[in-house]
Amino acid sequence: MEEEPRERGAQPPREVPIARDGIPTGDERPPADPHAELAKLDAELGAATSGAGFDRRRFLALGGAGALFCNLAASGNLTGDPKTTRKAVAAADRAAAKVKRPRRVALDPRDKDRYPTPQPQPGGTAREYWIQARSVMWDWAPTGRDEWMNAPIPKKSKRQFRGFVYQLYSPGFAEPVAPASIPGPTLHAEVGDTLVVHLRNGDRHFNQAITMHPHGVKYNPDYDGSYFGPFTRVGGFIAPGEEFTYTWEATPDSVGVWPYHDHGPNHTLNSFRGLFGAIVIREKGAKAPDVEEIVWFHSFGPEVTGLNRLIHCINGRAYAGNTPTFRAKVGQDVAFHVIGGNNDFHTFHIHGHRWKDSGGVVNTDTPTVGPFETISARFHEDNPGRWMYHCHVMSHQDAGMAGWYIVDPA
Ligand SMILES: [Cu+2]
Repeated sequence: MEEEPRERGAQPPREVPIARDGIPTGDERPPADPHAELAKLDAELGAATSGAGFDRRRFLALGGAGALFCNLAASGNLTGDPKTTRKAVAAADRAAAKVKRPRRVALDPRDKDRYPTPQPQPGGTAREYWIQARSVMWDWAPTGRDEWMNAPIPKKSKRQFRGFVYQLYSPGFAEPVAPASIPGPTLHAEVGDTLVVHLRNGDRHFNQAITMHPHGVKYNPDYDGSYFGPFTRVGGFIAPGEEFTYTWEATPDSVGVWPYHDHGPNHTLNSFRGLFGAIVIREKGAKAPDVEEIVWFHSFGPEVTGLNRLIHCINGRAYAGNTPTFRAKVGQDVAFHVIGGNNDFHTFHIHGHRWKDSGGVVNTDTPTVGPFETISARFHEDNPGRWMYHCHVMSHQDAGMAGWYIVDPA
């Protein structure tokens, strides 16, 4: 029987062979047929929504899987005894690795809706990115020193842990175009464009489904990139060895800087491990600032490092000389976009500088930024020298959330 054409709709994730280290192998296993998979899903969806409206037995069975997550969802708050923490996190990871792609059920007519894949507006373009999620051994302070206090920090064996990153690849996942980084690549678009993100789950270590969930842009439920238990749609569960293409729209009200992050079944832990990045949307033809920096204020807790204390980080690193050293020149238009990436509220301070707040009204040099919120500090550079930028929550600053900003004369 012929399937209905659906070339403009969201395709289910496609299976691709990957090696243990996350690099694709030359293995020629046939990919799963996305049409057959979707047809199967739709048939099941139909069965689940017949009669009384939904299949209660199946819904309850699916709900049982959710019980695994009581400990998992709470794992982000663990800060106590490292031994207990490590055990609980290992249990959460094991539970997450067991989660199978949910069979969709429909409790509400909206659960059965289908959506076309959005296209760019006239004059806009589709901006494509190939991004592979993979786990890597990550060192949060590679220099081994805090340049600010001129002091050594723990040795390498205590700084390394298994992080999780979004890494940028060339078209078709041919090769990495940049080393693994935290945060992941910054995605750029202008109003009227679409962002087309090909995401591959290239990780076999954690062996868990992941996703990419954007803020700020417009998307339909297929491209939300969120695990919703039995209501999970195609973009909400990208299993190890699968690829999925998200399409998001840059609308006039998308202008700004936004986070994206994992929103899969183990999103709290995996976001803490490094699965996050930024999206920059500008008006059509708008000029970028001369210097534009993305600054993530986040932390690596005992749940991911195995240490008995929190490490407070900027862009995956802690302590000046490890955190980014930013640079600008007098006369330049400078923008720092600061995003909160953990459970804390942070304050962003730059020595020797002040600017209008994000509303453009109040002068500030220490604005507050909350979890997954963005604040922008944009100013005309007028003050040469070596400066510090840091979170002004003292305990964060002293646990690594500080860095250098060097301004050269014009
Ligand atoms: Cu802070």
